[in-house]
Amino acid sequence: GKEPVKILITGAAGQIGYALCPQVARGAMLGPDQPVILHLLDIEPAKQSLEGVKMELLDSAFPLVKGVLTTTDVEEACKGVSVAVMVGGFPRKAGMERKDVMSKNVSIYKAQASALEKHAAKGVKVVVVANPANTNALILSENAPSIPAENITALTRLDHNRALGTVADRLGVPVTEVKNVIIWGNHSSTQYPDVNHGTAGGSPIRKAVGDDSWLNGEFISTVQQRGAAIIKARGMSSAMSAASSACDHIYNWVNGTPADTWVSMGVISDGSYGAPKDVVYSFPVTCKDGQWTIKQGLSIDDFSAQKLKATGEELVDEKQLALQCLQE
Ligand code: NAX
Repeated sequence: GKEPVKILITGAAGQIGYALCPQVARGAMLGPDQPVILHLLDIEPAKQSLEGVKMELLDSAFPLVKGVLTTTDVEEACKGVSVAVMVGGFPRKAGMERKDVMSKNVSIYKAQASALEKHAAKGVKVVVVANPANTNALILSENAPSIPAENITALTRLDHNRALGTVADRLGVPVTEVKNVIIWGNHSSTQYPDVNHGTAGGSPIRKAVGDDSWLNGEFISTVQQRGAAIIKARGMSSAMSAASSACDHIYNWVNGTPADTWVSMGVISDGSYGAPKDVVYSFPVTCKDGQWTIKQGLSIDDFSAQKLKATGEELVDEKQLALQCLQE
């Protein structure tokens, strides 16, 4: 059989961690024939809870799981990992300034960057889930210069999947009929879910839906505000779908995207489509042989161009705030 792959999950005792562990253990991230060793990191106050997660992983007797390491030591957690799913972070609490949250996350991601750089396997693939996901990924990248910037990404696949699901639900078709939506920009409420190049049952989404005012209005705000809607409904944030999308993100990155299909990933920007350079921006990407490539040549109408610009500006603004926090 295959050699086991070590996967780091930070914030593993949290909600998403709890939903993610069994999905990874079942092969949703690296495939049903790939054994895994889970490296679960959390912080001291969550230590006991992390042990509980480990107990349940053992009790589940997952055939693919060849080992579970739990630790509060980031250096130990990063040893030999080929995939790193960064879910741990400092959440925004009521009354906190944006800058305070940024400053906490900047120091976490700076430290974790150094540990990954020192201890991860060569070619490690990193996805940052914790918010502000794009900017945390950028900080990680800036503080881990020996890891290629291409290997450090942010999760916008959840937003992508939400867009697919919203269109499928509207049309009453299985989600597998819908493809090639795009999430542009930041994983925040300025993200732009774009259906202009997508298809449903083989025809353009705009034609299949036949309601541009819904697509340009309620559809966009539904996807942008979905996280808040789930918190309102469940009293907790979206953990199941976040975990599932993180698996999809890594699965496609490692195993490739199907023919004529792209997905959305937050990746280091080269300025494609007029996006600001050197921020982690969500683009349509295709993947092959473990590498992503930004899908080029899609037409951008004026409505879209303005939205791409606004979300890019927010990322530049976040970057400036983060760099300011780094210096302090
Ligand atoms: P939880 O608060 O349940 O879990 C976070 C865990 O991280 C906790 O166990 C905490 O102890 C741990 N942690 C904190 N600092 C750490 C550090 N320095 N090292 C290691 N672990 C640390 O939050 P959860 O609902 O699991 O959400 C996790 C993150 O995902 C949040 O930042 C959230 O905003 C973000 N999300 C991002 C999404 C995306 O699509 N990119 C969607 C879902 C989610 O909202």
